[in-house]
Amino acid sequence: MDIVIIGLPQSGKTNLFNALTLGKSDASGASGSPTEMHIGMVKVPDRRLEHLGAIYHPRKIVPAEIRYTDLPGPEGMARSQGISGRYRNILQSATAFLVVVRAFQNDSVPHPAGAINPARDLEAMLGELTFTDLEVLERASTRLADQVNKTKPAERPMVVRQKETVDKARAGLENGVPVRLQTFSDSERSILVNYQLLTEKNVIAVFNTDEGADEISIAELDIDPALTAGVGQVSISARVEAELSTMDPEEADEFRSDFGLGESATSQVIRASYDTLGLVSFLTVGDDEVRAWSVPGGMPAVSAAGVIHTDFTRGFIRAEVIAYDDYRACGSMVQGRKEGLLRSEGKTYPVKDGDIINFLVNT
Ligand SMILES: Nc1nc2c(ncn2[C@@H]2O[C@H](COP(=O)(O)OP(=O)(O)O)[C@@H](O)[C@H]2O)c(=O)[nH]1
Ligand SMILES: [Mg+2]
Repeated sequence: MDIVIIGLPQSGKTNLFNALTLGKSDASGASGSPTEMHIGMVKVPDRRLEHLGAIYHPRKIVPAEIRYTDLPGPEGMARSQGISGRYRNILQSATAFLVVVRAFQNDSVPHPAGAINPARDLEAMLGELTFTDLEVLERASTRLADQVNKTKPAERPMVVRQKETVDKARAGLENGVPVRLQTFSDSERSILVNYQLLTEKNVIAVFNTDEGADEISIAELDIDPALTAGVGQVSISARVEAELSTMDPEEADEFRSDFGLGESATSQVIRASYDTLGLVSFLTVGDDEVRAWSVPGGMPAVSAAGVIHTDFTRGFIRAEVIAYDDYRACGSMVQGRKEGLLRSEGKTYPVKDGDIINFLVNT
């Protein structure tokens, strides 16, 4: 999973990146330098892996991972600096965006627009994504209109269909509806995939608040609900979290309980990301490795097998599945089988969070 952090300059993107990655990754150049791009891999915390590791003593324990990218600050994303330029391909390859929204007061960090206004800033950033998609689609529409006349008659209907789809998405965007929330047929979706649209991607708003300040709720902000439907949200103090992330975990935990701070930014942001994207983790166990795999919830077992190895899709025979909690309760696979908790499932079985799966495959 590849998550790109965006937001207005000085909203706290680099602070958030540091909070998420410091001490948890080999973040390259997490120096806070505004001119560098920062990339860091973060292991998704999962207690279940620790418990399973203690049972299986595998050679390695492999958690799911998230890759975070922090774009260079000043050029971040202001329209005047051309999101369409240098960074567009990074944005296009993202799985989702974290939009950092400034809610903290800090007189030494002037807001580019004057007053602090989270609703305005979130709307501006979402508008930025819409604007970029509109540019892409307008260009595509012009090109396709041109192509209709030049193309062979046999291929004309296909080009016409492409143009209609592009124009439909444009119309939706002009009404303020992100592409991910518009209704398309499968064939229309497969046309739009080629344009790698930014409003197709999920968004998690990270409100960067003063420590101890109330959480911000999107529902209470004055923003067109069409624009923010399905947008995930967390409120954290990026600066405090960045500082905590440099401490030993025990020291940080103590600090958290002393000051009544909740879960770490990493946990909160990861949970919001999984919820917003509808992701779950299934687990595989063995002497070699105990591992977590993140997939969309309800993914058919045959596709989940393909996430482990593409050949597993073709060779899929069946999946032996037991829920993690059931496994813990009955203590062993043998007992699980006796109690009927370890089931044999077919290709279409919808994978759930915490399923321990053994795929039987023909290779
Ligand atoms: N008071 C306060 N200042 C913050 C907070 N987060 C960021 N800042 C300050 O805002 C400035 C910009 O932060 P930075 O993470 O570099 O923003 P970026 O430009 O979005 O990457 C820095 O001087 C930070 O110390 C916060 O939660 N509280
Ligand atoms: Mg920065």
